[in-house]
Amino acid sequence: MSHGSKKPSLTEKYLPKDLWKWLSVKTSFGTTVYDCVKSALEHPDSNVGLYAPDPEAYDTFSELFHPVIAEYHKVEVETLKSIHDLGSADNLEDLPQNYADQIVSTRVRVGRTVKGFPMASKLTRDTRLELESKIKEGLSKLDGELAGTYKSLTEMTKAEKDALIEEHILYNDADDKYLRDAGGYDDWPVGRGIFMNNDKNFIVWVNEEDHIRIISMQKGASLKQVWGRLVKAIHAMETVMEFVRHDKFGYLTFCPTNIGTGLRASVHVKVPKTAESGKLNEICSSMDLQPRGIHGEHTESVGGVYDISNKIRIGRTEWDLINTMWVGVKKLLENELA
Ligand code: ADP
Ligand code: CIR
Repeated sequence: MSHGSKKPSLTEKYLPKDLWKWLSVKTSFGTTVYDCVKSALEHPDSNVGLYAPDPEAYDTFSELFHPVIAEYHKVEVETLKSIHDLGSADNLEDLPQNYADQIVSTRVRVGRTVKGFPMASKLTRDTRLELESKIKEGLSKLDGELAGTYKSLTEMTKAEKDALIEEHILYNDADDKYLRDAGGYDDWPVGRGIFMNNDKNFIVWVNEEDHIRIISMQKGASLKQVWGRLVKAIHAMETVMEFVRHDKFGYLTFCPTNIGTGLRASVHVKVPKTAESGKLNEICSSMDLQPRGIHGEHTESVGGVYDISNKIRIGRTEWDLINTMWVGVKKLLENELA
């Protein structure tokens, strides 16, 4: 397999060389080890390359999933226990005005898998539609500031979709090659959609990479408001549907990089000087942050604005990760404004 100068993916690194034992192994959803690794096989440039076509894959193929998780998340799987604490948004500090001025927008999302269904690549056209209608029904019960409307991608015009993508509200249209070759886009766009409240600051993605992504976002730097709304939304959603949770790995998702809290808290922040000086990656890596471009993962920065978020999602509480991101962003801005 050719990687150029790149290191092999974690999947290739940890795939047990003795595959004999797995040749006849399937989970109850019919997942084989090949289903878990096919994205890595297609894309030798993957960092991780592994996907869980159903919740059982994490344990059925533990000799592969566990070391990949241990290395990516820097955790000891043996002793790992899922921990949760959403904390209290009221205790989040607002940034000084000159720091806040550098922040274009703030967003926090969590990923969830609905109990009883496999993840994206093992859903069929029918089970995906069944899952979509189950989620849609649950969402219709939300009230107050969370009340909103659901729309399937198949009911939207291209112009409508493009406008929502431009506003960073809707996901990109099936353009992640790693996810595609993991089987995540089968039957696209059937069964996919988006729920939005009236203020467009509470959004739920349905059947994109994960069954559910719960999102709170708004312009500006008020993490206090954004996190406060998301906590409310998480509690409300948990009363209308049940999510898969693992004793060690917390909330399970299609990609093992998202397990645990499933939480990504990000700001779109202007840090042109820091980026130019080459210190962006250094600061991000020392503060457990991940820089992305402003149109999502695997995209580029525009005008020195980066998407900066927590890289770790597991082994720590939600409250801890929210604060990790906030402390890291302050450090970046301290450097930017020095
Ligand atoms: P995810 O957060 O689900 O891992 P992506 O990195 O693909 O996925 O980002 C999804 C979308 O959310 C993209 O359109 C991205 O630009 C937008 N986004 C992420 N963070 C922010 C933010 N802080 N402000 C505005 N939009 C954001
Ligand atoms: C990869 O392994 O590179 C892709 N499957 C994406 C993994 C998730 N993202 C990431 O590590 N930044």
